[in-house]
Amino acid sequence: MKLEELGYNDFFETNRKKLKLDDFSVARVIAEYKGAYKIKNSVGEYFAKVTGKRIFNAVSREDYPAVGDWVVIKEQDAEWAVIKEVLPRQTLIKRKYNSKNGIQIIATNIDIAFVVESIGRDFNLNRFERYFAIADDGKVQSTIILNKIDLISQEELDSKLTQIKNRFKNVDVILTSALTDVGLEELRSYILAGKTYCFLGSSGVGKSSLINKLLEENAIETNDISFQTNRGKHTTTGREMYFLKNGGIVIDNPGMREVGMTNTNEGVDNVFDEITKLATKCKFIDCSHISEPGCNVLSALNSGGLDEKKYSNYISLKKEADFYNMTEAEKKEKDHKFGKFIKKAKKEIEKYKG
Ligand SMILES: Nc1nc2c(ncn2[C@@H]2O[C@H](COP(=O)(O)OP(=O)(O)OP(=O)(O)O)[C@@H](O)[C@H]2O)c(=O)[nH]1
Ligand SMILES: [Mg+2]
Ligand SMILES: [Zn+2]
Repeated sequence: MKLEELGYNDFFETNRKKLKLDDFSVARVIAEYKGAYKIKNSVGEYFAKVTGKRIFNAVSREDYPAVGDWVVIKEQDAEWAVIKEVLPRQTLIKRKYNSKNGIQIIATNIDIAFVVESIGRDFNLNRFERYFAIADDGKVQSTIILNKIDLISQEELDSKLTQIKNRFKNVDVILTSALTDVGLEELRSYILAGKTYCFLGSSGVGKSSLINKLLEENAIETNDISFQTNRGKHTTTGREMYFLKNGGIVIDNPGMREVGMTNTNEGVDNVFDEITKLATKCKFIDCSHISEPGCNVLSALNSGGLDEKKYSNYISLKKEADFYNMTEAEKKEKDHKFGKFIKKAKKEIEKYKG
């Protein structure tokens, strides 16, 4: 495969030259395992590790390669290569996945995020907005895939679609069934050659099933099989890139339970642009739109001009992003004060006992 067919473009080439890395080969990270990567270029595929120097200089998770990255490599033999550098990223999707501000890069250099939900208990408008925020924050556009539409009647489907359209004005929606193939052609023609699409969503919504259909082969294991082998709920456990016959590039991801905001403020503001616009007319420039007088967001909410559910989801996502943004130092300070408080409380108890 040519590099362009793997998604390479002028942006990466310009940066490679600027960084004076044109003596090395480049390759794209197509899969990530514990401690190793699979990379691919016009010569073929290699397993790869990052150099010791790179690990030593890494300050955060974002310094490590992720699926989708273009990396500069040195081939060791026919099977192995060493990753020397990660080329600057065009786009990036990351999330917070635990309460300790653990960050995970989901994928990089993505053109479109397919946010997949299925009919049934999984259907949740707030969750869509969560994904939109992390995608937008990394400059990635989102498209909704509503899967398993074979499970409901046309009336129920219409009602779901109306809810989506009312809440999200500018998002494309593709309705699919990986069981009956409805919508598969539409999805296929939505995917363009040389562009990269990332499938996101909870476990079991049918991400891998849809990709298998697009690939026209059962390349990825889906839930049925793992159920027989008793391997727990998450069927897909790694991130991996696949190449479609029409030239499209897709990435399958494990289902995600937590899609937490990091420093996602800009993404949240863009996704809730209706609220961001209202907020320009609030009395206070640092209005939090919760209780301040002269808040234009609250007045739109009270007059019915702003969807209540949209508002409350906006407030929670904002809070999450703000919380993340408190520096580690501030958190330490808080921990320190709390420690002191506990110490004092213990003393008081001792005194009382005494
Ligand atoms: N009825 C119906 N079932 C589907 C459809 N798509 C997928 N399924 C089933 O849903 C189950 C889960 O599908 P997967 O493709 O493994 O889901 P996934 O999103 O990849 O899940 P994880 O890998 O755990 O994140 C499987 O039993 C599929 O056969 C659909 O459109 N309709
Ligand atoms: Mg899967
Ligand atoms: Zn306000």
